Amino acid sequence: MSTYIIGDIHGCADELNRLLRKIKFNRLYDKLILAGDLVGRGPASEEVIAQLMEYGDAVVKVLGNHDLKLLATHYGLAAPKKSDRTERLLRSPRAKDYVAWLEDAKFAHWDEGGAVIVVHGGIPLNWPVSQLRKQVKLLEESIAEHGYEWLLRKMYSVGLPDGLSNDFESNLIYTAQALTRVKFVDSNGLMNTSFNCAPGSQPDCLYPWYACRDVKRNAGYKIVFGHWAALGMTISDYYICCDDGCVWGGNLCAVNLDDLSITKVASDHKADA
Ligand SMILES: [Mn+2]
Repeated sequence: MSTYIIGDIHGCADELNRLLRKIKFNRLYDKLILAGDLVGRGPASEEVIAQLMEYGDAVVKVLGNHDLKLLATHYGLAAPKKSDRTERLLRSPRAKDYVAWLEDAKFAHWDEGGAVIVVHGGIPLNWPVSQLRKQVKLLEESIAEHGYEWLLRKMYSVGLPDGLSNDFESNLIYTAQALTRVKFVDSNGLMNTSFNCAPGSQPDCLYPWYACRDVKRNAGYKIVFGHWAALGMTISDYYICCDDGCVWGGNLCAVNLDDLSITKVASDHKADA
């Protein structure tokens, strides 16, 4: 009876299978928390979703930017890139089932037993956990009422807001973008999406979001995120990055929340882009 967190699978179905065998995952007793970017870039996004769907309630998924891109493409709101490699999934006779399954996901997941909060990108710099809860609740309630297509239409037509404002819809967009995409922030805590490099290679005016966040705001939780293959699998006192760049030729990792032990399998391919 263990809970595992797995980072960016990115359509790497074979590696996912090997990893689940290696940890002896049992859908009756164990739980998987997926830190987002289940699909995109890798060769077998359809197979990843089809397999995970079979695990029912044993799987909790958090949305990543590539998962949102898939949904936006499905709704005709974003043009698919060849490097997404999601065309087969979207044309599948089961596409609507895959989309419905992916939409039953979260922007942030609290695992109280493991004292972790799982997001895909990160948490806006100044938000205490209480504010994170509030913003995620507003976002998820709005999606429940209006649907993902409604949210994605706004996300793909409005630029990235600087931060929270008095505008309710702008705040929903900011929350969704920040949680799924943040890497670097500037000295004012504003998200900068222009740089996608490893921490340490960014311009001097930017900082990894987790490096300058006041850990008191984490309220005792470790923040677990993926999204940053160039950072790689990292465990620190307050943060865990669980993206070890499988789709780029790195590893797919599972973090066991019982003892924070890490199980890795090596990638057997690289993405084309
Ligand atoms: Mn990502």
